[in-house]
Order: sequence, then C-alpha cells, then structure tokens
Amino acid sequence: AASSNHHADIQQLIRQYGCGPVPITGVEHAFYDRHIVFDNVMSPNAVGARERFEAAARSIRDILSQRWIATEETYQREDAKRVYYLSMEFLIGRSLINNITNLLLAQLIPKFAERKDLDWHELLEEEPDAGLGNGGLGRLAACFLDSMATMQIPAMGYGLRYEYGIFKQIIQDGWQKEQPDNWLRRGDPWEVARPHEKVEVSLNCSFEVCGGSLRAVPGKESRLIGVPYDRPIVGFGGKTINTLRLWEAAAHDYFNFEEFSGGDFVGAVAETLEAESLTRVLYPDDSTSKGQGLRFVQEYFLVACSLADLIRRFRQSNDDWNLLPEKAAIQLNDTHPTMSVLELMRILLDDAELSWEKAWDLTQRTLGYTNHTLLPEALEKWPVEWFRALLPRHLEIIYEINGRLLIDVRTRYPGDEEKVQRISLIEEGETQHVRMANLAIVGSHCTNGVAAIHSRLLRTHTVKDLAEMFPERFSNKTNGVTQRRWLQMCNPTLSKLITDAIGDSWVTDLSELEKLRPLAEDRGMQDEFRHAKRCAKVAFADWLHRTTGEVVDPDSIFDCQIKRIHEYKRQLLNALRVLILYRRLRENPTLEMAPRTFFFSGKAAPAYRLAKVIIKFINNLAGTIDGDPLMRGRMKVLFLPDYCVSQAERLIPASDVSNQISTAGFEASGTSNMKFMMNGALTLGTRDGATIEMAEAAGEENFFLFGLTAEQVADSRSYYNPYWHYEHEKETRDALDMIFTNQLSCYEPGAFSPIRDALLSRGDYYMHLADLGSYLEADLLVRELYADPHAWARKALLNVASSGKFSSDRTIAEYAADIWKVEPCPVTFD
Ligand code: B1N
Repeated sequence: AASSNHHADIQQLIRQYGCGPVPITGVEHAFYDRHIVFDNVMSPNAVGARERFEAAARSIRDILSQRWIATEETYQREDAKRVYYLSMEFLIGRSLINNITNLLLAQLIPKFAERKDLDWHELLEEEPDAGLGNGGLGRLAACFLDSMATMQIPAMGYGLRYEYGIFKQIIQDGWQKEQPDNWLRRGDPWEVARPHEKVEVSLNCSFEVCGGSLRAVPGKESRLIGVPYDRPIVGFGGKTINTLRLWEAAAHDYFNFEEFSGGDFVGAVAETLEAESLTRVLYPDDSTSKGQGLRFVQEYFLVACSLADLIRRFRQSNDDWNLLPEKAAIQLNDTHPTMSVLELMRILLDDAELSWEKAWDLTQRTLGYTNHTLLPEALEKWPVEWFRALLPRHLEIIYEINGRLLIDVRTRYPGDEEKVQRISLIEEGETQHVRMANLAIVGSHCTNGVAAIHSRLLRTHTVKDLAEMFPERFSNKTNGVTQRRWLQMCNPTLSKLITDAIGDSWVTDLSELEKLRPLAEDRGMQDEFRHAKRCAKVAFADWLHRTTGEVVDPDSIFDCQIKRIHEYKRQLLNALRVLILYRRLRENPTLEMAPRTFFFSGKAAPAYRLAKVIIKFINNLAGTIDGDPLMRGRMKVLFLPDYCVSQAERLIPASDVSNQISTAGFEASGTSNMKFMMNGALTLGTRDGATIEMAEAAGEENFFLFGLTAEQVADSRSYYNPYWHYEHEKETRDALDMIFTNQLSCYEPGAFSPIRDALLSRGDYYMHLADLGSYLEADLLVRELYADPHAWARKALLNVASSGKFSSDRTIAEYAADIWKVEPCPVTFD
C-alpha cells in the first residue's frame, strides 16, 4: 500500500508538470535498488555511501531522461531559435539535491530515505562539486542555465570538460597549498558521452610535454577530436531539461597509427595522451590573463567544437544561411570565446562560400558579447605570432576585419590617427597583439556590462572610442543569481518562513518578495526571521564542528567576506578593521562589543604572491586572537579553507553581515552580494558594482555604505598618499606598526613585508587606507543596530523583500528580449 501511495504522489507531481504524459518508469524504488545491485554487482548491504549516491543520482537521471529527450525533440520540431551560451567556465557545484529540488521531488526524499534506511545527508556529501570555474563569472553561467531552463528558453551551454577543476585549497602553517581536484576520478553519474556526435578540429600545431607541462608546437598540422559530454539542466518544475555540452579533447582514432606504420605503438599512444592533455585542467586565474599558449588553444578548441556542432544542427533544418541569426543567438561569456568571430567568418566564407559582406552581417547579427571586468590585466591580448603559427587563416580574417574597420574610423574621424591606434584590433609595440575585447565589440551586435556602474565605465572609459562609434551596440544587463539554489535549496528554514507568509510564487518570480515589505514591521515576523537565522547559524556551526572540530558561537555576529582573494576586493582592508577592533578590545577590556565571528574564505591564484601573503596574514591574525585569553567569547577570526559552491551554500544562509568592500570602480558586479541579501544578511560595503543597485532597491538607510565613490577614487588618485593616513591616524599607524614589527609573524619575520610594500611604498593602489576610517565608522553603526534585535530583523527583512530584482530570471528575461530575441518554447509530446 505504501508503494502505491508513493506512486500516486509521483503521478500527482507529474500532473503538476502540466505538459502531457511523462512516462514515470524509473521512479519506483526498484530503480534505485536496481542501480545499487546491477551497476555495482554488489549486495545492497555491502555498498557504501558513494555507491548509494551514484544510485540515487542515476535514479533521478532515469526520471528526467525522457523529458530530456522530449525537450530536444520539441526544439527540433518547432525549429525554435536557440541561445548558445559559450563559456570557458561553468561553476556548477553539486547537482543531486538541485535536480531533486527542481523536479519537485524534495518532499518525497524523507519518506524514501526512511524506507531505504538511508542517511540522506551522508549520501549528499558524497557528490563532489563540479568546480569547472574560478568564481563569479563561472557561477553566473551556471545560474543563467538554471534560469533559461526554468523559463523554457531553448538554450544550450557550451564549455570544456576539464578533468581537473579549480584546485583544492589546503592551509599549511597559514599558507595556501594547492592540490589537484580530480573530480572525475570515480566517474560522474550525470554526464552522457556522445561519441557519435564528435567533431574534428584542425590546428596548425601539435603538442609536446616539456618539463612536466604541455606546450603547443607550431608548424605541424594536427587534427583533434572533440567528444561531447552532455549534462542535464533541469528547469524548475521539470518541464524543460536543457543541455550543457562539455567538450573533451581526444586524438584522432586512426591518425597516428598510420603515421607510425613502423610499429611505434607506444609512441602513437603517447601522442594520443598529449592531445588529451588539452582539456586536462582549468586555468586557476580569476580576472587575469597570463597569456599561456595552452590557454589560447583551449579557447580555440571550445570555439571550433561548439560552432561546428551548432552549425551542423542549423544545417539539418535550414539550407538558407541567411536564417542563421534568426535561429541562433551566440553569447560570448567574456572575451574567452571571442575567436568565435573569426571561426564563424571562416565557416561562412570558406565552407558556405558567402561574400565578405554577407558573412560579416550574419556573424555580427548572431553574436553577442558580455564584458565582465575593466581590470587591464584581465583584458585578453594574444600575440599576433600565435595566430600566424597556429591559425593562419584566422589571422588573415583579423587583418581584413581590421582593414575595413580602420577605413571606417578614418572616414568618420579624419586626421585622428591616435583614435585609429586605440580602436585598431592590433596593439603595436615590441610585439604585436590582438585586442580580443575590440574584436568582440566589432564582431557582434551587442556588448553588455554586468551592472549599471560597470556598463557606464566600460562605455565612458575602457572602450570609449568604440562606444562613441557604435553607441547603439552598448547596454547594461545587471547580473542576478538563481533563487532556487541560493535561497530555496540552501536555506530551508527561511524559505519556509517566506512561503508561509506570502505563498511560494517567489520561487519562479522573485519580485513577489515585495509582499514581505509590510511584514517587516511586524514583531512576530521579526521574531520568526530571527529564529530562521539562528537555525541556519546552528546548522552551520554543527557542520563546522563535525567536519573540522572548530567551535563557533551561533549567538555571535557572523561577519563574512567570501570570494576570490584579490587586492581590489580588499580582504586586507577587512583584516585591518579586525586588527583595529582587536586592539581596541585589548586596550579596553571592558568595552561593550557584541561577540563576533569573522569568516574569511577564498582561493588565491597559485601564482599571485601577494594574495597568498594576505591569506597567511588572515590566518596569523586568527591565531593571535585565538591565543589571547581576553578575546575568548568576544571575538574570533576563521579562515575557512577550500571555498567552493557547496561551502557558500552552507555559509551564506548563516551570515548576518556581508562585506562587499572592493575599491569603488573595480568590482564589475559581484554576485555573492545578491545571495547574502536574499538570505537576510545586511551589507557593509562600498558603492561598487551591483551593490549600488541593491542599496537603491532597499533604500540606503537599510545598507551600511561607506568609502570613496568610483569618481572620488579616480579624482584623488593623482594626489592620494597613504603615508598621510599612516602619519595622521593613530589607530591606523599602530595597527600597521604591529604588522611591520613582526608581532603577527614572529616565527616568519619579514613574511608581511609585501603588505608594507603594497600599502605604503608602492602607493596603496587600491586605497585601503583612504577607506579604513569610514569602514570603522560604518562598522560601529552595524554594532549599534545589532544591539536592537528587532530593528536588525526589520532591516534584514526589508533587504529580503527588496532582493527581487537580483534573480537571474530577471537578467535572463532582459537578455532574451533585448539581445537574443528568443521566446519560450514549452516542451510538448508528439
Ligand atoms: O565576473 C562576475 C562579476 O560579478 C565580478 O564582479 C567579476 O569580477 C567577474 C578572466 C574573469 N570578471 N572577469 C572574470 C574570470 C576568469 C578569467 O580567466 C576573467 N571574472 C569576473 C560575473 O559577471
């Protein structure tokens, strides 16, 4: 009886999907058991947690498989316009609980776990994060896929199937150490290999392993194979299952074996290994481009495979090339896939044999480009010589585009040769480089930034000349995050509170949260919010204690800064704030200050020396405070190792204070800021990125904003002098002296001299000392408000209520309407 009951529940859910009959074979418990026994050839009571995770994941995949097929069949039948989102990064995290949530199966899990006598939480912890990205840019791509599937938009993600994702971070003696993230070691239950849909990529180079690293060797034509691996992207409600297609590089099955007819079997196999190294590992740099040759080839490989695949799909239902922009919208996630401009031109010119004018028009109308950063070190510039050596045809195309572009510039701005130099796709110098951002802007119909301030600075500073020439191409699309993962899934108590108060329509329409606004004034609601926050803090504290032995007090203020470690994000500014608060407490132990826990978490690029010193500094600061008996129960600092998506899912719901303290003008948008806001944390931050729009939505009186504006940063740069602050501000000087005299590094004297260099001798480019005073003033306001729990809860609720705009559903709706011109295409059955 229990079983048929369960069956009825499933039927009920399937009916809710509302799109015709979904075959439900595979839902039965028998499917889980079958995977346990037949996938492993083991008795059910002999398998461990990993096998149970795999069986659960495979059962869920069984449930969605037919719907996944139907989705693709619908798009083909309707010949719908599709969005292709090209990205070198997709920071997916875990999929099991997310897919269960989006399939509306979450309520059934407790029953299921009980019947199978499963420890459900242990099982979930078995899934490794798919960490195929560095930070915000990769996570944004993953949120966009979730929103597009939920909104029933015919979309496909294209990326690389890195065998090693973002490195695992461990902390040794306070220093970051990197370990390889072999996330595929035990296979991945979600992916489906599609070897029969492989594509060929020609390159004028081969590869060799040299001193343990892979090098591209130009001059020898080689042909790589791209093998697609598909992952299901489940839209909320399970109606649409889109595809994320990741490419793995392989050597041609036969190519070397013929060449090595002399019988050098081992040599031939070794070549195979080298071709496969191309997609071995994700580059661990966030917001920098280091100009490695292998990265260049990775980018081309992504572009060549994805375009070959989507053009093949287009040609299956169209013999008129003119229809390409009506059937495909290709979005370039930063400049990383910008060689799409060249590759699409090559296809249209050489394969389709269209005229230059026709090919150029179709290329521009098909492509869109999103810029994610203004940092000069992140703007990609590839040596002309690399194109000449590896992609000579593409270089010809660059020259032709540039020739025509510069004629246009000279006609519009006669005599302005400096403008010609600035706009040119080629940067002159000792060696010539191709400016990939210029190429992306020129070769596409839309260029967008990711927050209002960022889009404005992009237009008025970074690519001013191009924006003046093509003003109609530029727009803003403020980032968003998916509330399914970042509220519903990761914060069940707050989600329930919200749903009990206003219903559950916020799950697919986050603007519904506005309905919480009047309730923020209600004392009962404020108490329930405080209760929900406390539950999340306790859950986090329990997890931390279980996994690390660390003890934190859920009654202390949880104050967080979690993001990549970078000078412009100013973790150092935060650490200086903590040091000064610590020194105040030490000097005046009777000072009233609510107990506080400062959390830091984030990875440093392995070659970013100063970022690694900052991690060491935070750890030593934590150790000093921990070792001070006066601080017990008053203040604690924790650097949580190995920041990743699943760690963010645990920590964000538990946070009271969100630090968003980048030097104004440097953080393009930020996206964790939005996650904190929807989870009821208050923001302590600068007027930068999307934080500006968040404060606008909530009202500045509900934010703790401080520091220089982007304009003030730019205007004061010429005369800014960090020594002035050192000399005139006693607290600043005392704190810095404590660092400079090795009081926080007595076992490694001199370890922090790079900090001294950055903050004083090198002029404090990111203006830490300029903002430290106002940061401390804002911090005082935070503490004063916290002393009044209901006033705090009221502001937190007003923040939640105002976070509707920051759903990636809103962002995607804007891309769909303004850039892609695509419409939803609901899945139907024949
Ligand atoms: O993209 C995010 C923004 O919210 C962040 O503000 C921004 O810093 C981030 C080269 C990047 N910009 N650029 C990168 C990543 C990897 C790489 O190799 C650059 N990441 C961002 C989403 O818009």
